[in-house]
Amino acid sequence: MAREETHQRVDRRKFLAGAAGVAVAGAASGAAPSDIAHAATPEPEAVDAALPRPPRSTAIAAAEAGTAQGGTAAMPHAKGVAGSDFMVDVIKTLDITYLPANPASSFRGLHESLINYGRNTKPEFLTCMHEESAAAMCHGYFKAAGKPLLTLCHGTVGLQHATMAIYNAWCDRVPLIVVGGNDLDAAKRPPGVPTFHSAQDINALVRDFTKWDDTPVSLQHFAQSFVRAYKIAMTPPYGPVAIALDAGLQQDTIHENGERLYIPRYVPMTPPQGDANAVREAARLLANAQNPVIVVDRAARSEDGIRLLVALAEALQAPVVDQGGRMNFPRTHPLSSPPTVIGRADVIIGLELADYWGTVNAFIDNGGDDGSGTRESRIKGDTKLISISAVELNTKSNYQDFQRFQTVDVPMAADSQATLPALIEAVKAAIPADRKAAIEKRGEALKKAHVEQQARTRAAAAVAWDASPISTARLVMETYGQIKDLDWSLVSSSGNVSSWPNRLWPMEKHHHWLGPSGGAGVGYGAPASVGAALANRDAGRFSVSIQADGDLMYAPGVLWTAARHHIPLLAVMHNNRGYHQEVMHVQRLSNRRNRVASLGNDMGPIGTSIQNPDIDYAKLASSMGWWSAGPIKDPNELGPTIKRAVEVVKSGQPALIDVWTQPR
Ligand SMILES: Cc1ncc(C[n+]2csc(CCOP(=O)(O)OP(=O)(O)O)c2C)c(N)n1
Ligand SMILES: [Mg+2]
Repeated sequence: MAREETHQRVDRRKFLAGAAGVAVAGAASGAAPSDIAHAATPEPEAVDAALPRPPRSTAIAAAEAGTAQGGTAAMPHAKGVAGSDFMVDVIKTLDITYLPANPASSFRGLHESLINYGRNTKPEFLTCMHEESAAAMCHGYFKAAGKPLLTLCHGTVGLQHATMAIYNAWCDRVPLIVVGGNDLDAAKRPPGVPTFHSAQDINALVRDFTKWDDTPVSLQHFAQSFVRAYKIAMTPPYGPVAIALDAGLQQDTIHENGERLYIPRYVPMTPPQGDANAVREAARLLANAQNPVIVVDRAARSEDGIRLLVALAEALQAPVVDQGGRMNFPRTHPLSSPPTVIGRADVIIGLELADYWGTVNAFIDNGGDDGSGTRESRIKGDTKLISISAVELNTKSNYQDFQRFQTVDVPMAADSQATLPALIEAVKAAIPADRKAAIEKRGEALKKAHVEQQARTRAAAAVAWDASPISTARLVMETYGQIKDLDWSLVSSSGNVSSWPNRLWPMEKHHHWLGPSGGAGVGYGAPASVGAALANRDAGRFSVSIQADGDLMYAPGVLWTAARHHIPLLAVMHNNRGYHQEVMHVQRLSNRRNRVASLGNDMGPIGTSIQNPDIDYAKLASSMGWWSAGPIKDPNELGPTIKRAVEVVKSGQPALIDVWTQPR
């Protein structure tokens, strides 16, 4: 037995002296391929007899250290200035702090320049384990910092991985700068893998959901394209942009062709404002309405947007329904109202609504005799509708993010935040003197309704307070209890915890709530929260996420990125042990078809549960450098555990608590 084991073990010396060793020696000596094949399978005895061998031949050492296409020939040193050094000069003019990316040869020229010439600052490379994670980190970062990041993708395969995250950013109107490496010149590109990874037009993959893309063919072209891409991405409505970067252009040295290279200066664009006549008409309708309602989704792009919305709401003493695409309106404000107020409205103004149709119509999924769904209007027949949305300026054909068509009486293709100052002035001027008392009275009634609504919400949250698995309301409120005295930022809430944070946490500042993914592509929560936590780290804020189980498992490698780059984040898990949204869909359809949903015995609902084996998320996180605890099933353990985790996060480390929760 012992003898057999000795024979089976392949030690390094024998291995090198065997097939690989002969092949490398053959290649180095210029032997014909047929000779190598013939000599490549020596008998074990022959290998033994040949021992001891010289330690490592030069050829073996070169083969071990060589690059995929490097062979063993000496590599001549490049002369002149690398094209990608100039690209770094261009990138550095734009205040891009980080570059989350997964590495690849198609942008090795730029990668090398960024770290050796650019000294890995502005931007700093953050090692990511999936292109989707890198793009979603950029997405989350922007929403907390208000500045875009750059990511590099290996064209084609890396960009294919990144697509869903880019689509989420498109739907969420968030700027990302995506640079895809591509070996464009077929006469020069290395054969084999780099050719598999090349395409005529890698940007075609993302053209339907980026604002703009380009394929620069010279360095001066790159300078123009990059600054233009940044400018387009950062002009509301914000959105992702893509640049395909030829590997040759990165690696060649600078040829100036008689023209000196220059970098165009970036000057931020002023966002489009609503037409003056349309603003006046909107103000007239609002000022004279009995029950005007303000509905907001991505209206506030910054803290200033919140201030302006408060001013508009107070001028009108009108209720504000915040659909939560961003933190638009303080939840603590007496005019903050539930969506039910929409039914009473005679005038509605929608500001940057992703779905105006869905705001004023109710859709009953699987309703009607044929099951195709039914519609019910939420508003009265004569309700006047006003819209301000910059997204009207940016519609594409293929993806249906523009939602169902809604007729609007006063539609403005303009940025809401930029239009609000003029609208507020126009509203103040349009309020008739004899309406002022009625408007004040309306405000008093809304204030009372707000207090009553808060009490009802708290009572609903107390239901099943002591349940195990833990109720989502308790999960959310135990978390809040431990962070309430910090400058907190809820960086994402994946899965569905019945919107308890938005209903119960006193959200007032823009960074208190960053909104969901935009495109509802699951797998956004974990990487976007790491990206946002990075921005919050630099701003001195405390980041917390409610992390769903399904969402985390799409690409959990982002946990490593957070630990590697010292990004403090408290992730409290909503681990309902399943893709519960889909559990409900299958259940609903079974009901419609008058069948009992197959529960799958110990496997749980088939195709939708994540149990047996139960994933140990605490181990998963700690294996990648996180402090972790759980699974917590006893609600009384939750508070003390979160308290410990908060201290860890305050010390600069990420921490994850796995909590077994109710489905919703
Ligand atoms: C990329 C992607 N794949 C599948 C879906 C369909 N889907 C919608 S919600 C959901 C469940 C997500 O599970 P989890 O994050 O655990 O949230 P839960 O519903 O359990 O609260 C899935 C699979 C999707 N939206 N996006
Ligand atoms: Mg789940």
